[in-house]
Amino acid sequence: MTEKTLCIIKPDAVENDYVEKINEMISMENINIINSVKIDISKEIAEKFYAEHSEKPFFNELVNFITSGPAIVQILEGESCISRYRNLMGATNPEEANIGTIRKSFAESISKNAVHGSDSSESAKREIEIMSILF
Ligand code: FUP
Repeated sequence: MTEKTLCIIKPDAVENDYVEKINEMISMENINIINSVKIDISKEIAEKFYAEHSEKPFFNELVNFITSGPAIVQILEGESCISRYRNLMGATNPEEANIGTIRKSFAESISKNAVHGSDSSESAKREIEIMSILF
């Protein structure tokens, strides 16, 4: 089934100039980048976006990090691309990520972990709705 998912290239990866390399890895998987914008995500959008983590001890760090500099917000489209892009991202903690994944290649740590990807079709729908005002 053709699906859409939300991808964010986070401030650490933008700062380190990994955007083209990450997008090459996405394209190699036959996943199309159908919208892409470079933007400073506002605190308001970040808090809404990460609402499911609002009770977690790392919530403030998460919001501060995603708003710390420009990020690339993208919508991806392709066959089963929600799970396929998640596999390409690798584990949340780069130390646990498989070789060949984006996080193994480019993430600095569990919090500065280079990319975001929706984890289900419900999340994808919600996240695309929140971010669609940016395109
Ligand atoms: P993921 O779906 O792989 O991005 O991971 P989660 O939804 O579990 O976590 C969302 C974000 O919270 C991660 F990208 C990084 C951050 N995080 C931390 O900073 N510390 C943690 O212990 C767990 C997650």
